[in-house]
Amino acid sequence: MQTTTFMKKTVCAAAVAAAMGAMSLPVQAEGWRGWNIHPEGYPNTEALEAFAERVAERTEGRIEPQVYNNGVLGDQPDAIEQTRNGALDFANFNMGPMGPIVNETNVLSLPFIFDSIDHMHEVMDGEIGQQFADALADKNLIALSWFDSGARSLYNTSHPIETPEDVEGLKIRVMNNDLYVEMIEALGGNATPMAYGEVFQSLKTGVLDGAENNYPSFESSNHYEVAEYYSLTEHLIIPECLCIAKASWESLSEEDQEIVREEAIKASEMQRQLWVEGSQESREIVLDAGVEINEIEDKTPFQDLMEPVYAGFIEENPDLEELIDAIRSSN
Ligand code: GTR
Repeated sequence: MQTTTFMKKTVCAAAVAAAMGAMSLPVQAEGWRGWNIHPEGYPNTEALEAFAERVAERTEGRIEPQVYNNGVLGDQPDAIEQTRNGALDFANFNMGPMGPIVNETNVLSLPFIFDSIDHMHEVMDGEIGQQFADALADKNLIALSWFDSGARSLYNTSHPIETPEDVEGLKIRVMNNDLYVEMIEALGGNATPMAYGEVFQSLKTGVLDGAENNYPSFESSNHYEVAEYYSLTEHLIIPECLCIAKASWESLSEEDQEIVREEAIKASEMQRQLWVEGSQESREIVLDAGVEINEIEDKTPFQDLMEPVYAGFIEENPDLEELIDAIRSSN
């Protein structure tokens, strides 16, 4: 057993023995550390916390997962690395920042690849979703279920976006993935990859003009307080995983693996339900605060500008073209 792994464990033999009132052998609880970027009350947070509680209960304390909210364990690219090497045990990751590490997942970051959120769920819950899970497993991440992350839209501090011309010259924050830089540049904007936690201040001080995200994140990050134009471009529908570090997964008995898998699936069902309600609530909060939301009647001009992004990606990844076609034709 490695020292680092050993140090992570919480030996609570005495407490367990006392609780059981028996002279049983010491039980070693796995003190699992879970990364979560979102605050308390966010749909993903609630689902992760329910997952942690249920796993602890059903394994009778053999695994004691603890969720660390607000990204306090590091930014997302860092947390992905930490989970890959087993320093963290579980996490809810967006597939956007996963692209630089697990190339196949970049397919999910191609703008407008899914026609709707239902289409995304259908794909991810089926055979194709399993292909992504296999690719993640090759990089030491066991994806047990998929969370909803809605549709991401552009928002900014200066005007509604109705056509790609309205994006011209805007400094837009993107998640850490070159594909998003290409996406914003194709629309005529200037893309700035930046950690989520730094965006609010950058919008406030004018380092950025805008960013893009779903309703719950736009609201819970308080970006809506400084960026009052939210335009429904809905250019990205990216799933998220509930992922377990391979080392942590492999340390479990088959019985405990089954419990963790079942609870991860239940957590995703809960998250998806909370997501629908949470998105609606967040929409109302930002509207009440004075945010101007505009629909985009015709998204074709935005979609057409993505053609070179697709062409460049396929040229670099000819082996992924079939997967792209399979997703696009699956609706
Ligand atoms: C959120 C997502 C986070 C993070 C964030 C971001 O919608 O749930 O995992 O990726 O967006 O923009 O960085």
